[in-house]
Amino acid sequence: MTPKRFMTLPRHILEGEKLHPEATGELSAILNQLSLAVKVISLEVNKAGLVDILGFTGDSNIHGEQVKKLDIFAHEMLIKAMDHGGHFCVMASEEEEDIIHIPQHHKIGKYVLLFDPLDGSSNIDVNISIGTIFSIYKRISPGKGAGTIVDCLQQGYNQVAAGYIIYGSSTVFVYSAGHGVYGFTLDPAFGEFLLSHDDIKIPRSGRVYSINEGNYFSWHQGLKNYIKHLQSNLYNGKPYQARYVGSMVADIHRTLINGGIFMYPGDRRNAKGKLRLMYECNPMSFIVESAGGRATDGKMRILEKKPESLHERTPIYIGSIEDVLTVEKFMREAEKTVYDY
Ligand code: AFP
Repeated sequence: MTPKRFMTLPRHILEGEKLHPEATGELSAILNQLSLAVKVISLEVNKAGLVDILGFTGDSNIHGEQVKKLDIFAHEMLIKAMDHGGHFCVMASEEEEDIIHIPQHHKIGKYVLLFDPLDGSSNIDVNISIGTIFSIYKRISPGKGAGTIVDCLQQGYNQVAAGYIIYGSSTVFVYSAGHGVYGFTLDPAFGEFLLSHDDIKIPRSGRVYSINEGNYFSWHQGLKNYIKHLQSNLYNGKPYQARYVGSMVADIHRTLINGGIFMYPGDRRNAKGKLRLMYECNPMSFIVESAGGRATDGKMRILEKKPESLHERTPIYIGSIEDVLTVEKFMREAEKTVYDY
């Protein structure tokens, strides 16, 4: 079957740049290099089901070779692919405690790359969709030398591009450079990402909510009221449907395409929730907002949050604008009422 417009990712990026006379072609080069790295990761992810043959468990395989865990593999693959092109002054990964410096023998560039090499990796062994998430900024530290933590700790609205790659029934590369959101599906036959989701717009409201209800008893009362509202809010005789994969990339991808809301709240045990501001929440919020959605921590836009540390966490409510506004309303109202927990 001939794809819609046979538009490959590199061509799409190039055509996107033509719309910006000030563009230098560097962002194209970065996104193309990234797409190469994730093609390799996609191949390894698809093999993950063969672990006990290939021994991709972190244990040594049948050849006695030391093999790496898949997310460590993905982490190292991304660094190897992205550290020598002369585009970045510094990088940071969810897998690494500190910032990642560009090796001295490589040229220092003006961009900053943050990434979660393999999100949802605890789902690998059970063959559930996982993904890679990336976020790109321009450096803010003066000079042309090595970048610093300051370049990494920028507010999300400073991103020049962001996206994710979902390794699911097919591998899909979704990105935004701030002018629309586009999805490309990898055609394994000839290894090219082809445009499959043109100018994605998230529906203003959806019929699906996504949250780990196992944490229900430590939730904020307003959130409990909101979930009760969804479960009793019948539409064509049906309440909102609950869907939760436990891989943010998979839950956000479904929410982006079908609408609805994904939530990872703060609660009485973890006031800041679980998800990382820099590697997960900022890039996903950039994507969802570019598609017409909304992303907050229950009160303020995720993209306006001032980061204090590389691995800080934040509560997140993200998805269709009407659904996110509604949960915020329920939480505000609950704050006015004194509940005895
Ligand atoms: P892992 O990478 O450890 O599997 O965590 C996945 C994740 O960061 C995100 O993808 C999920 O939305 C969230 O954590 C799932 O967390 P819970 O298991 O607490 O629901």
